[in-house]
Amino acid sequence: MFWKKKSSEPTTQKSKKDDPSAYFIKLVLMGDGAVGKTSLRRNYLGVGFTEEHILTIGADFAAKSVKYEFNGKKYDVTFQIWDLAGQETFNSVRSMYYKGCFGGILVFDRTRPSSFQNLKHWLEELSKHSSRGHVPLIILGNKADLVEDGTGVPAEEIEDFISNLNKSYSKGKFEVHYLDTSAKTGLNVKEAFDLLGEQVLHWLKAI
Ligand code: G3D
Ligand code: MG
Repeated sequence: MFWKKKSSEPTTQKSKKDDPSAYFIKLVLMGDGAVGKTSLRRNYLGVGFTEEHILTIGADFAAKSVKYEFNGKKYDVTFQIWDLAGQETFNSVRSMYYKGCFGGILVFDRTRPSSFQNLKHWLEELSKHSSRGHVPLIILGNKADLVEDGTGVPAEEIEDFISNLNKSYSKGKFEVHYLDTSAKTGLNVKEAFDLLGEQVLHWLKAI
């Protein structure tokens, strides 16, 4: 979901209908089970966030407002972050989960190569069901705190994957970034959401 200067939509946040720089952006968390999606979301949101469970579809979402400033202009962005309630294979709720999203957070576990290999599957899911085709995304190699020198998914493989994505997937409309993260230490968690939000605003030609 995304809107600007519109008041009729339901929102979990205070009304921003009169603010020309207010954006409401739905993001989806994706990746294999146990890579750390829910932990990243919790780390990002901290305590006191709004969390709504949609038990019937096995997903929930939470909202957070972020302020950006580009070229002297202020932007008030509310992220609505969707997460799966422990069911990574969820055929019946796919379209609802992805529908209307403006960005994807694709997470793998740096210590588990199979979760990296499966990213292409999650990418296909996102493009197929987002209803907007190729939407901005960020790739996160989580559990970086557990990576010791020379172990886990090799950095060169990750670099190749990201470089191919920037050629074949985003096609210059936005940039796909990669970050090592840790939901445990907080490494790059805020940075990840900031970067993705910036790419979404670029993509929407808002900045
Ligand atoms: P998911 O939502 O993708 O399924 P979770 O993953 O957020 O539920 O995390 C799965 C397990 O990995 C949890 O452990 C969680 O604490 C751990 N975890 C998540 N992120 C990190 C991280 O960055 N570093 C480390 N060391 N662990 C992490 P438990 O034991 O609770 O199942
Ligand atoms: Mg989870």
